[in-house]
Amino acid sequence: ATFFPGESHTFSEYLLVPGYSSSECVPGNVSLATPLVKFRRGEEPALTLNTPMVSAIMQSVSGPRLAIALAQEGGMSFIYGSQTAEDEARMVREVKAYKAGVVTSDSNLTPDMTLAEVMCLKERTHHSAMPVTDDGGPHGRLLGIVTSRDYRPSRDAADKPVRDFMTPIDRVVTAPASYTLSECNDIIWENKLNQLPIVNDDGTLVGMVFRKDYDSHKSNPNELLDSSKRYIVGAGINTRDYAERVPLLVEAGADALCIDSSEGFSEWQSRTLSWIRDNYGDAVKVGAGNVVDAEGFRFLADAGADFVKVGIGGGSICITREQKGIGRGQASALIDVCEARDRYFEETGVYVPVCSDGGIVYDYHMTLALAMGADFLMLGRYFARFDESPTERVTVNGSYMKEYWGEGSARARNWARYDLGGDKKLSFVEGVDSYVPYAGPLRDGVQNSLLKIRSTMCNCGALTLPELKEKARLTLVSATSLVEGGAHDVVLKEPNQQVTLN
Ligand code: MZP
Repeated sequence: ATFFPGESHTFSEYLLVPGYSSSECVPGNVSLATPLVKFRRGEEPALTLNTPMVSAIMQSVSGPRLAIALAQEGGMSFIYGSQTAEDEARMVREVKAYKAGVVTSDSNLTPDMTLAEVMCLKERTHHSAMPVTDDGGPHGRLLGIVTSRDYRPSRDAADKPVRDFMTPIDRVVTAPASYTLSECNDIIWENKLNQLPIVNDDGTLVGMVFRKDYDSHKSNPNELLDSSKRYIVGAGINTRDYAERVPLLVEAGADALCIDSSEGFSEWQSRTLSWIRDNYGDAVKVGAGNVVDAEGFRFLADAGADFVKVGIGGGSICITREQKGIGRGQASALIDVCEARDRYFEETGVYVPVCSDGGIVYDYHMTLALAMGADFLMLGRYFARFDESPTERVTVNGSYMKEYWGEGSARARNWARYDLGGDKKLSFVEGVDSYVPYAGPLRDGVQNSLLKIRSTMCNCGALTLPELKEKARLTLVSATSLVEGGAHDVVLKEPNQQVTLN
């Protein structure tokens, strides 16, 4: 056997030691731009992120709604692959069809709701019109709309269902998702509308354009072109059905793909990468993983991966280490792989970005991972907590929680992520089904985390991520100094204060 020297460490065992920061070093001057895919020395990467965060390829994390919200913050989602290729492609199309300036509402109506319930929702949304969808969700099939005329408070029939007073779809003017905002605006003015629902080909709702939010008289032509931009979105694939799945995702407009597997140092991954290169050349961007050491990185970089994902067994919902005894502390794995990436760049002139996947618990772990060399981070638990994740918000012991389950759990049944070929499917789980504390809208959470990252970078004297990698000074901490790091030797007035750290 080969024994790796030293112990394998994780993020909580490290701290950053501040460096000199000049008066220029203020959070507002920090850029978090980072490459998503490989590029040659002196060239620009084909895809970059303004925020070094991507959301995990998981049923309980990356649906279209979260993908749109994260893209708006400069990051990117990878839509989960543990569903049919057609459904995954539909989700990708939904993100690509979304237009800035189009309002999506999480308080759509179902035809069964009563007028009284509608009035309560109206209090919250302040919109003059609300879409009625078959499932009440923001992306359900549009059945009609209810305008403020219909639900004015003077109406007495409080228990009348929405279907009795909505304007049915055959009498509603809608616009297809392929229209630009200026085309939508023309329809609004020609038809003297206050709002215009935008729908996909299959009748599902994209969102509503409201005249009050989007008034051509207040917009200049450039603004119209800014607002027609499409958001970037990625999609997970597996090493089984790529020949059927990849074409559908590419056609749907996925900007990048990623092989989703618990163990990436395998022939299956190189076969998948070769198939993509043979069929699409370099036009389709695809990441691979996960690996935890230099050898694994080298294998995937040579096999043609556009980025390499690092992490085995560190995910919050993951029990792989307990079940199979494989993995490595996330910090040690990341440091090793990032050194391998830098050596590869020196030797070949090709920079293959590294994604640190899983195990981020506190916001400062993100800064540590970036300082250790990660180009961007993949997060599951972090994003599952927000309004936009696809899971239910529930009340557990008086607190709001969101559901969060692993892809290797009995609930997700994503065996393609774990199987090792052959006909026999795995028969044990590697993940759990859980709750995470609800954390409100994604925008607020992400902006708060980014502010902390920017501030810490200033403490290290770094205004860009490459500068952080170069200048960061890291130290291991002893178990005793971990205690020193939290509030200690005081009696907390509110004992739960430490829970709100992240
Ligand atoms: P975290 O951000 O919740 O700590 O970790 C998310 C990562 O855990 C995912 O991106 C994926 O790599 C990994 N994951 C997803 N499901 C499982 C599982 O069921 C898992 N074991 O380990």
